[in-house]
Amino acid sequence: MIVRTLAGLPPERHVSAETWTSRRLLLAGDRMGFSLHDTIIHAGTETRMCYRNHLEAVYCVAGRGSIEDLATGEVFPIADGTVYALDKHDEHVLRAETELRLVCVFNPPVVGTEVHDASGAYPLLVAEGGR
Ligand code: 9YT
Repeated sequence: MIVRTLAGLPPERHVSAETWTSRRLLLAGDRMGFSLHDTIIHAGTETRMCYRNHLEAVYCVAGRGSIEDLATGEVFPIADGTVYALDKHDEHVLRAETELRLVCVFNPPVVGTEVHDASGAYPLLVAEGGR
């Protein structure tokens, strides 16, 4: 069994980019088949992403913003209690009106060292020891 707390996560499990900070609660090395992140999106920012190598589900637990589906132009509000699932590796823009707190699940799991490339994707990395 794995039991962890956000407060107890080591520094290498805190990953930051210009518009967000991600606390990696579960990573590929934990061998769960998915990774689980508690992510803060900074207020007033917009982030364009397209996870072509991953499926991602995102559950908002605090804050207010929106997500735009760049394939259709549709814009959906995001607030506490909203989930979105990028089931088609959808290209999207996430806008944070206030700070957003998001619980994110990635399949396949993120290894932990990925950074977004120019297209907003993470590379497909495999944890040491496989899987
Ligand atoms: C919502 C989203 O995809 N934000 C970018 C960071 C990512 N969720 C992560 O690595 O936690």
